[in-house]
Amino acid sequence: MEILVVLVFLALLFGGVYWYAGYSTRSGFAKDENQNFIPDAWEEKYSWFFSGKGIIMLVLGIGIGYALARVIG
Ligand SMILES: [Ca+2]
Repeated sequence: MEILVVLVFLALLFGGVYWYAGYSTRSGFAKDENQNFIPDAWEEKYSWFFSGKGIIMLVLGIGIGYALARVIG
């Protein structure tokens, strides 16, 4: 059960960060000179977090699926 809560929390947290990156750059209050919808201030340190978005969310999704199946079953 705990792992499910942790995974759901992480998915929401990461989803929120991805959403915020897009929102803040689109609305113009985060600097985004290369226009890839990632705030330039984050890009140096956390580029892996954004380039790995698909994989990260996929792994979280699979993890949640397995954890959910164990809780239900
Ligand atoms: Ca950028």
